[in-house]
Amino acid sequence: MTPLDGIPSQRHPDAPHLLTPRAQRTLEAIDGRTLDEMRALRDETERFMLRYKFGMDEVITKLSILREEFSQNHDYNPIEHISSRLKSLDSVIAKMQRKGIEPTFDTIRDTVTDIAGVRVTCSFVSDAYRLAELLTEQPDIRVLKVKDYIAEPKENGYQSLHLIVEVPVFLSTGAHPVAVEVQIRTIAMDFWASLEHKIYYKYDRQVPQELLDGLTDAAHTAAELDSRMERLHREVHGAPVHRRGTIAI
Ligand code: 0O2
Repeated sequence: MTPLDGIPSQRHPDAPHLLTPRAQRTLEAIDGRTLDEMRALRDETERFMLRYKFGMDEVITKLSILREEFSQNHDYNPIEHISSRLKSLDSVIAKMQRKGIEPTFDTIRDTVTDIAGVRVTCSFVSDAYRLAELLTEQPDIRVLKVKDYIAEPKENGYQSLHLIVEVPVFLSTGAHPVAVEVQIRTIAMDFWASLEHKIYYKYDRQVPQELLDGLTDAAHTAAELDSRMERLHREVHGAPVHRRGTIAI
């Protein structure tokens, strides 16, 4: 008698086997208690990840409200596009391994602050800072970390404003603070970052030096385009009111 006995098989007799014979034997060898523990772990993992999804939803709602309000009350909209993603559990565990930390729910919560990620693209650099201020000034948002790769681009040319914010998620068990990474950048920065990401993926991180140099050069061109577009925008709309690099933690 195996733990799977008594569980009706979902597989049609003619359907192809999804498990290898070895995997099937391993599954059949698992005792009932281990199976219960595996189910409990699965449920806890789902609950853990769900909080990050809710945190992400909260931040998206805040940004969407700002976007709609700007469209209604101002003569232009600082947000071009909002996207989001939840890091896969595999990527979370891989990140913990890279950091050399044993992955438990507590250590993951303390170490991996980009499980929930929201990316916002803006037309202008001033919009990116303005939006960061409007978001981080909200009383229920706590800023955990700011990485300003716009003021100080990475060596490869990567530019973006990264905020790690903590937002409360209200569940039946009370309020739970959840960390969300918000990346804010211009369309030009986003174009560059997605191309660079694709190139890294295509070359499995072993990108030829010539291409790396080309990418760094393209990042400078993108930054120059951003400055020129901002100057033209200012001529039409006047100087924006923003305080670069002043987001309080
Ligand atoms: P994905 O798939 O986008 O999530 P830390 O979290 O502080 O321990 P980390 O993760 O290096 O250290 O933080 P950092 O520097 O803030 O970068 C996090 C994310 O920024 C990355 O997430 C990328 O999305 C983006 N990023 C950072 N540097 C680059 C870069 O050089 N090129 C591109 N295209 N994106 C970059 P992930 O987890 O790498 O990937």
